[in-house]
Parts: sequence; structure tokens; C-alpha cells
Amino acid sequence: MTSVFTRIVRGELPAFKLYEDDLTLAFLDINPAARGHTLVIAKPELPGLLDLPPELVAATALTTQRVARAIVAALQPDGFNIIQNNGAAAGQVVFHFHVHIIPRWDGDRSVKLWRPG
Ligand code: D5M
Repeated sequence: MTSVFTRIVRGELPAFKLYEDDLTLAFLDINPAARGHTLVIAKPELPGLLDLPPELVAATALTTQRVARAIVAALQPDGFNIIQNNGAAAGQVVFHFHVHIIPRWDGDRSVKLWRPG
């Protein structure tokens, strides 16, 4: 089955893209937990962390750091969360590997970090 993120990679669905290279893509989350909530995906449609070959683990980690650095420079949050869900039990909804970058500000304790579904 084709994931919604593969359709974004192919250009079949719109996304607000922040970064792209041969192996990874970063774009804004459609249902943000906070301003600047961004997803970093591996372009190949693999469900979770344990499915990734080493080069994709490395590539997605590097893109996550690059994009987090850019978000910090642009939005100047006080911190950020990195979240990566594996399996429905953990709240994963899109079964195409992705990392959440969620900017955080002092006093924003009402941000719900994980909402199943
Ligand atoms: O998180 C899956 C995330 O994917 C969730 O935060 C919404 C986001 N999402 C779903 N469809 C889109 C599109 N089309 N654009 C941008 N973001 C999207 P999970 O970790 O699987 O629970």
C-alpha cells in the first residue's frame, strides 16, 4: 500500500517542505502539536526504526539534527522534543518511518506530546 508520505515524496500530495535530499525529506506536520512541528521521513517506505538499513538510520538522524538546528534558529524555542513512534500501541498512525521535531517554549506545558490516533 502506498503511504501518505510516499505520495508527498512523489509530489502527489502537497506539503510545506523544509529540507530534501536523496534519502530524506522534512515537512511541516499537518496536525501540529506546536508551532513548527516538523516531520523528517526516510524516503523509502519502511514502517519503523527496526526496518531501516544503517545508511537510512544515519541519514534520517543527520537530517533531524540539521532541521532541528534550522528550526531553533528560525523560531528560537526554549527547547524541542524528538519523538519517533513505532507500532500502533505506541501511537504510530502513519506506517512510514518518520521523526517528529516539536519545538517547545517555557510555559507551554499544555502541549500534548502524544495523542493516540
Ligand atoms: O504521526 C503521524 C503524523 O503524520 C501526525 O502527526 C500527522 C502527520 N500527517 C499525516 N498526514 C500528513 C500530511 N499529509 N502532511 C503532513 N503531516 C501529516 P505518528 O507518529 O504516525 O502518530
